[in-house]
Amino acid sequence: MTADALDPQAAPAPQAAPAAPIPDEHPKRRWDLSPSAWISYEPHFLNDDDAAELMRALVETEEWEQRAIQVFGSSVNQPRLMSWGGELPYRYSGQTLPPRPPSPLLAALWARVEEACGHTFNHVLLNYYRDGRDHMGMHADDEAELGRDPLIAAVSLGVTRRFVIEPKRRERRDDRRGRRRSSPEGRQTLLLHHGSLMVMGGDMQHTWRHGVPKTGAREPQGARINITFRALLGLPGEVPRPRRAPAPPAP
Ligand SMILES: O=C(O)CCC(=O)C(=O)O
Repeated sequence: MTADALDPQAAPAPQAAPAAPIPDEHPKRRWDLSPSAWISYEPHFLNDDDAAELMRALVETEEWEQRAIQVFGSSVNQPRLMSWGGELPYRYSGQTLPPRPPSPLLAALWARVEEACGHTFNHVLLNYYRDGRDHMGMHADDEAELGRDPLIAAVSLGVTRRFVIEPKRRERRDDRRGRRRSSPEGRQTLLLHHGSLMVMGGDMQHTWRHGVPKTGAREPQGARINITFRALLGLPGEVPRPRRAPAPPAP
């Protein structure tokens, strides 16, 4: 994944029109974004106190790093801190995170998330957004080592942030001068609340992008940690890219 820049080369993929926009207040539910891509959300996966205690402990004990990454040929610091744990290296934003043991603080949560998803995970990535300026660019978790249709589960702690999703293949319309422009059609926002569990599944990583934009001036500016669980199938560069059906020609 290249988390800090849009990937203009991203392969187009078949899309159905998305379902109704995701509302601000969402009880536990699942949205089918297309016949083969979905996202689910459970607002109170952790109770408020447990979530706050886990966040406090993680802020204090995780080995947080701010890494430099290449964006359009320049080295810039990622606009957030991160930490991770897992038995395999994970290639992320053009860098490889070496294997290291996950925090024991995550063991109980890890088991609960696996049970809720009916799926096992062997890697955890934590992103620490220190305030509303920290963010994550639009990207997809579509590395070969995640397999064909990866299930990715994310627990949010702290301030509510906007999670934006958009189809990789955006509608293009002519502007007033007749130039083809990408339209915001299909872009949707899910609010990720303290203690919530969000899961992305089906071919969402191949057909949609996601990101966490900077917070607007009138939105809460506090800290947030996102804990993302993934299943890595092998070493970076050694797992063949899964074959996909060719996309139909653009209209
Ligand atoms: O912080 C979030 O909610 C998004 C995290 C994310 O996109 C990722 O880890 O790939």
